[in-house]
Order: sequence, then structure tokens, then C-alpha cells
Amino acid sequence: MTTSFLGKKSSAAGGWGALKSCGKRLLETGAPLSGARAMLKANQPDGFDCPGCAWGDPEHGSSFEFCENGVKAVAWEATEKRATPDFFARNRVSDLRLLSDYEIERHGRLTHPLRYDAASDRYLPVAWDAAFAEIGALLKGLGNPDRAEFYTSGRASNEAAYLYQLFVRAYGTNNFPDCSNMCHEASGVALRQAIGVGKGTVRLGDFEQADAIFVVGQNPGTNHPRMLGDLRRAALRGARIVVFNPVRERGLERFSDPQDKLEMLHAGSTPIASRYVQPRLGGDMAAFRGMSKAVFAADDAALAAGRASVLDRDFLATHCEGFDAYRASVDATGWDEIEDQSGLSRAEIEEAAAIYLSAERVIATWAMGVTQHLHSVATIREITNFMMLRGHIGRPGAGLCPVRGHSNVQGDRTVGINEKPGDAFLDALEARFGLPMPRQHGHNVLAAIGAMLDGSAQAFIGLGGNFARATPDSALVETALRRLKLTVHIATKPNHSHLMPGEISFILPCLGRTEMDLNSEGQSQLISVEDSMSMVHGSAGINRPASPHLRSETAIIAGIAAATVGSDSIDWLALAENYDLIRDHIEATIPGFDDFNRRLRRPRGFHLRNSAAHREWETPSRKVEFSSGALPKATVHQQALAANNRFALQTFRSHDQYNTTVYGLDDRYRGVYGERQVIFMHPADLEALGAKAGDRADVVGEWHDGVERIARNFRFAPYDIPRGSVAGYYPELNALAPLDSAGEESDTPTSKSILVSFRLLSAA
Ligand SMILES: Nc1nc2c(c(=O)[nH]1)N[C@H]1C(S)=C(S)[C@@H](COP(=O)(O)OP(=O)(O)OC[C@H]3O[C@@H](n4cnc5c(=O)[nH]c(N)nc54)[C@H](O)[C@@H]3O)O[C@H]1N2
Ligand SMILES: Nc1nc2c(c(=O)[nH]1)N[C@H]1C(S)=C(S)[C@@H](COP(=O)(O)OP(=O)(O)OC[C@H]3O[C@@H](n4cnc5c(=O)[nH]c(N)nc54)[C@H](O)[C@@H]3O)O[C@H]1N2
Ligand SMILES: [Mo]
Repeated sequence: MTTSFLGKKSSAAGGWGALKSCGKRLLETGAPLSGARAMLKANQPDGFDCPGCAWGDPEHGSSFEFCENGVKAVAWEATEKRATPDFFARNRVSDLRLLSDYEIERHGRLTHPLRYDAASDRYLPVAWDAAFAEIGALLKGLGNPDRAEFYTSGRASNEAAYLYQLFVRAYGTNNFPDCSNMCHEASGVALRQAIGVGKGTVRLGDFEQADAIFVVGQNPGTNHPRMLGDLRRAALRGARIVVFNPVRERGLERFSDPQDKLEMLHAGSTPIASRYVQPRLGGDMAAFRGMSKAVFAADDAALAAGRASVLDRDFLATHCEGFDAYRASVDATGWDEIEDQSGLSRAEIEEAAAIYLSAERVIATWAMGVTQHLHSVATIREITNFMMLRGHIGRPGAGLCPVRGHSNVQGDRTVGINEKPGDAFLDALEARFGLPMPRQHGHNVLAAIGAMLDGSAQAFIGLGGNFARATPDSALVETALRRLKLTVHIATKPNHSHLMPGEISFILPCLGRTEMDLNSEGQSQLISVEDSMSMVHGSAGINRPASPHLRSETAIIAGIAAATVGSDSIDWLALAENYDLIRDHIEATIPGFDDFNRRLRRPRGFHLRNSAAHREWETPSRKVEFSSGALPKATVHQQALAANNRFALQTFRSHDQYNTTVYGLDDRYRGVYGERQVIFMHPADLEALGAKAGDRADVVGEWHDGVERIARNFRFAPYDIPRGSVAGYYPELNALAPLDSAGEESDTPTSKSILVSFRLLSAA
């Protein structure tokens, strides 16, 4: 049967399906018991921070929250499988390169530091000190520190990330390409412009008080499962949840809470969305503008009838700048334009606006469905404009909530992973360490790739992550990496980036979050992380390290730093022996970390103050800045609809993956089993193409540079998705994303709107 990969969709997210899937994953790791024991310590005051997503933990109590994808993340790290030197001796790198992402990581945890041997095309074991010495010598030999790129993935702890940025700046560059550049960069940029801080303003407790929650462009059932618990409790209280998502996502429709014994017993579930609105890809700015238009109409009507204004006029007058210009742009935007770009009817938009108008306290949350478009910054500004109309910021139950991805991506930014550091931070570092800091701005992800391609960068160091697979234009990035003089990957498991060695190449294996981190005297070390609600808390692993040869990320960075910049000014190895000392430096150089070491040891950690949440605006006008202007001319989705056999492709995550880590081949909330080469398409589009469910096609990227971009042999799955758009999984489809298609002002690859066409393959 050609369609055997298509099966039943789960009737609700969570529930028994989630428990079953967890058991299966734990068994597959070969360590069901230590995995299960580890799970019980995830997100507990005396345990480790879950290496999954960045959703907040409850600020009080010690409730254990079951989370299927948290279990997968923990089991993935706590596996008994090992990628030993033996494994690397048996396999040439060029052979390993033929494996899928799924197959490579399944070989398990790295156990020894490895150095690439070009003659045999294999990775061979190397001593730690020899690795550090060679890396140090090569970095020093580059002549110019700006020739090296220092990537960070968002799992690194605050301590590791702080030491990393300190080392890189002591070495002399601000080249910090960061996973965040591909993720929530647009949120940081837009919120800094609008409210003066690049972070969300709500805390978890606000979800208990909101009357309406707008969930825009995210799929929490898969990517932030613990958020569903908070949404479910809100729904049960009667709060209205309005979802904006072009795709019908199971977890946003119904959720069965594994914490709820009765619901589990009766196989019941709770509806999550009270309104499920399906805009076109990239159509959210138009949708929010439409809602503002409806709010202004309601306000005009109220005033004409002699009733009170529906706007928060005090807030607008006292706290906001640019409101009149915004109102003028909304008035100038016609309903036709709004309906065409959003793909929504005026009536649908007005209904959503009515929910907003009936609520006293509103929260807006968003993720990659908003941030990975060309106009993401403008869209987040528009969401903010809309929320400000009734003053939904800086009061209980209301606010802005970009839901972060990696468990510590927000913390890494806070402690200085930033290619455009502010002067105040650099001044503080100079004062503390007595070293000059580089002032010239450095490279983000796309600039780093550009520098690697044109030869100006010659070294790549990766603190975690899978740079080659997470970035667009996969073929080009592979070429870029393999041209380098030096590549170094600090990692827990082997992945494709490691298989694209430069001239000299190292894989340095590190401890994961779940493992005990002991210093040379056997004392256990605590690390810290920050979640999406700006809560900073401690994390200490409980499992025995996967191999006695592993070192912590912090110790590895210290080793490289000592060999590169020497220990005259900073005693790197002493810092790696005692993370309290690193935290003292953080406290001295970054606002908000007073009394860091003591407060971190409080059971639930502490909250980093957010000025906007207190209605203090660190913007040039010292007010909230409204944005104004016209809607984008034409989104990729609109372009696709206007052409023949053209579609706007979004690349998203299956239920069985963590970014480029593929746990399994199922996506049960979407009814797909044992297959990842899938294209979700509206049934009418499928018919118009002359194809049917299960048929195969090559997906062809349509970009104006004449480069051929093809992802081969995908199968169609009919789906409830707007016409003219399709969806499929990242990273398999990254080959189609052009490097130079990036968000305005955010420089984020436009992974959620790629213009493609299809070449049907004749049935086998
Ligand atoms: N289990 C698991 N957890 C994860 C991750 C993981 O891979 N697996 N990844 C982590 C990371 S790094 C991140 S950033 C987050 C990602 O979390 P999400 O942002 O939820 O990730 P995606 O799978 O990319 O889902 C994007 C959603 O946006 C919708 N969307 C796409 N385009 C548009 C649009 O134009 N408008 C609207 N309104 N919606 C749109 C899609 O249909 C999809 O539902 O999750 C984190 N948590
Ligand atoms: N087309 C498309 N591309 C995208 C996206 C998309 O939606 N569509 N999403 C983007 C987003 S939101 C993000 S955040 C990026 C993610 O980009 P990355 O953060 O670079 O990728 P990951 O897949 O999370 O990295 C996985 C690897 O991290 C290593 N690792 C895991 N745990 C640890 C640890 O504790 N320490 C260390 N040192 N290493 C560890 C393992 O070796 C594993 O193979 O991808 C982006 N790329
Ligand atoms: Mo992310």
C-alpha cells in the first residue's frame, strides 16, 4: 500500500498515547530504570533542569510534571548506547555521512575526545591536553581573531556560556553565531524596539489569571507540552484560548492530561482552543491589524453612543508613543488587503477581536510560526501594538510571551552570547578582568556562513548544536565547513556537523544536564539556567557520566582558553574547578544577579527583573513605541497563490524529534507513522496537481539565483492546511532554504515560508 505511512491521528494530545510512547523510548535506550529515575528528578528543586524546552517551571511547590517529550529528551541523553573509539575505527567518515540524522545519533553517547585523521578518513582518540594544545596553537596562528566563529546552541548552562564569551572576547572577537539567530531573534529585536527589553513580560502565574490567551504560530502539544497543562487549567477556568495556526494541530484542539487521574481513567480530554483561526503563512501581521481595526471600530461605536472608550486611554496617553500614527496606518489598511494577506474573513477576525474586547487580562504567546518569516519583526511589533490598545502589559494576567526554544537559550543571551554586545557590558568586563574587549560587532549565523564561504573565516568552534543541519542551504554549509582549517565540536552525541571535518578537526565529548558534574576533588557542581519566564534556577545531574573520559562543557572551554589566551589574567582552570567563582563574575558584570550564589540555592531559584513588566520602558522615548506603516507587499504565500504549481512551504517539527535530533519516525498527532519524507498538502491542491495521498515527488526550491535546490522523494499527505501552502519536516527540507532569504532586521532564515514547486515521480 502506498499510503501505509498514513494512520490514525491521536484523538487528543497527551493521554495514554503519551505514556505508551514514553515507555517505548525508555526501553529503547537500554536503561529504562535509570531513565525513569532521572525523569523523577527533572525540574525538581534538587534535580536537573529538563534539557527539553524552555517553558517555565512552577514557582512554588515541587509538583512533578509529567511530559512526554521531556521523557524523550532525558532518555535520549541517559541512553546506555555508546559511540566508542571502536565505532569510529570501524567506520570511515565518508560512510557515516550516508546515514540519516536518526541513524547517526542512535549510536549513542560519545565517550572519548577524537581527532580526525585525514589519511584513514576516520576519527581517532586523542588526549585532552594534546587536543587543547593543538586547538590553542591553531587559533593563535590565525593572525586575526575575527577569522574564527564561535557557535552556541541553547543547552549550554549560564556558567559554560559566560566562560565561553569571556574566553572568546579575551581572544579578541565578537563572532557569536547563536542558535537564537535562527529562532527567536525577531522577538528580541522587536520587543527591544517596542518595550525596551528583548524578553517576555509574563510569569507562569499570569496564566492562572488571564481571561484570554492568544496562542500564535506555535505547536505546544509537541514542543512545549507542559504549556498544555497551563492552557488546560486556563480553559477549565473559563479563559478563552484563541489559536492562530494555519495547520490544525492536535494539541491545540484537545488535551488529555496525564496528571489528571479521572481524565485518564475515562480516556477523556479537554478542549483547548475556543477559537481556532487558520491564517495564511506569514499572514499574522494582517490578522492582528484586522483585529486592531475591529477594536477601533468598536471604540468609535462606543464613543458615538456616549459610552466609555474600549481602549485603555490612560495607558496610551501616559505610556505610549506613536499611537496616532498607528491608528492612521490601521485606518489606511483596507479589509480587502487584510483578508487577502491573512486568508481570513473579516467575520473571523472580528470574532477573535470580540474575545479580546471581552477580556480584562490578555496574554499573547508566540514561537516559530511568527519568528521565521520575512516580516517577523514587523509582525511582532503589530502583535505588541494590538496588545497595548487595552494596556495588556505590566499587570497580573496580561502580557507578552515569546515561548523560547532550547532550555537555556534565553540564559545564554543574558550572560553575554551576543554578537552585538552593548558598551555597558563590555565596560563591566574590562573593569572586572582588566583586559581590553573587542568593540567591533561580530558575526551572527548567516554572516558566519558567509565568512566561511568567502574564506575570511578559517575556524569553527561549536558549543553544542548541529550547525550544518540546523542552517539553510545544507549543501553550501557543508562546503563551507569542509573548507576550514579548524573545526571543533563540543557535543554529547555524534551528528552530521561532526562529519564535515575541516583540515584539522576535533570532537570533544561533554557531560549532559542529567549527569553529575564533579570537580577534581569529587565535589558536585551546580549549574544554572533561565527559562522563558526569566526564572533562573539551579540544576544538578544525578546520573553517572556516560564515560569516565567526559568533561563538563565548562572544563572543556577552560582547557581551550588556557591553551589559547594563557592564564596570566584569568585563571581558567580554577574557574572550572568551582562554578561559584564564575557566578561571582556574572554577578559583578551583569545586572540582576545580586547575591547570585545564595539565591540560586533557593528551591525554585529567582526571577530576573523585567523592566517592561513594571511599566518602565528602556526605549529611546522612555515609552512603549508603537510601530506603523503598511502591510508587507506580498507574502510568499500570496506569491504562491498567484502562480501555477507554486507553494509556500513551512518546515516544522514532528512529535518525535528535538530539532535535528530525530527520536523516532512517527508523528502521531498528525497521523504519520514510520516516515519523515512527507509533504502535508490541502486535498484540493493535491487533486489539482493530479496527485493523490502517498504519491511521491521531488520538492524544488524556487529562488531567483539560478541555483538548483532539490529535496528528493517525498510523499504527499492530505491535510487541513490552507490552499497554496504545504508543510514538511526540518531538517530534511533545509536544502531548499536559500541562505539569502532572511528576516528583515532579524536576519533569521525564513524557514516558514520557502517558495517551492513539485516534480511528480511516477508511481513505483
Ligand atoms: N519536543 C520538542 N520540543 C522542542 C523542540 C523540538 O524540536 N522538539 N524544539 C525547541 C525549539 S529550539 C524551539 S524554537 C521550539 C519550537 O516550537 P514551535 O514554534 O512550536 O515549533 P515548530 O514545530 O516550528 O512549529 C511552528 C508552528 O507554527 C505554525 N506556523 C507556521 N507558519 C505560521 C504562520 O505564518 N502563522 C501562524 N500563526 N502559525 C504558523 C506551524 O503550523 C506550527 O504549528 O520548541 C522547543 N521545544
Ligand atoms: N528549516 C528549519 N531550520 C531550523 C528551524 C526550523 O524550524 N526550520 N529551527 C531553528 C531553531 S528554532 C533552532 S533553535 C536551531 C537549532 O539548532 P542547534 O541548536 O544547532 O541544533 P540541535 O539539533 O538542537 O543540536 C543537537 C545536537 O546538540 C548536541 N547536544 C545535545 N545536548 C547537548 C549538551 O548538553 N551539550 C552539548 N555541548 N551538546 C549537546 C548533540 O550532539 C546533538 O546532536 O535550528 C534552526 N533551524
Ligand atoms: Mo529554537
